[in-house]
Amino acid sequence: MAGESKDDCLFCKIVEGHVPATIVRETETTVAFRDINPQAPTHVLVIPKAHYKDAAALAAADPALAADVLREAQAVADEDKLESYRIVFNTGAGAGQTVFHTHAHVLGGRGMQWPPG
Ligand code: IU
Repeated sequence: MAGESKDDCLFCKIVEGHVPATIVRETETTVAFRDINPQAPTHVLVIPKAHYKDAAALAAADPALAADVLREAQAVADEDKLESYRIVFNTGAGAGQTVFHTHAHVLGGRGMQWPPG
């Protein structure tokens, strides 16, 4: 069933408290935690508690939950007082996705280039 927790999913284990993470925000439906390999002064991952493999699967199955993730990404930016920031959903291995549980990267606190690598 879509949205079901996956036994082998690292981010599901973070949601369940079985793998440690520096959690900065939590709601009924989402968790936000600091990336273990930060690429900017602020680098927080916002995830839905329910398991979806990527942003496309989440948006198709539960648009309200996708909106929760975006709202929380904004809340992270507000908390860290970021004037400019980037929200990234790497979708698919070719785009750099390595963990297949939907996550929004919230990156800020330094200047950024476009296009990204
Ligand atoms: P990606 O978009 O799937 O490449 O992002 C996965 C991110 O998860 C990446 O930035 C990792 O540093 C991060 N991460 C983490 O924060 N904690 C972990 O235990 C693992 C990966 I594994």
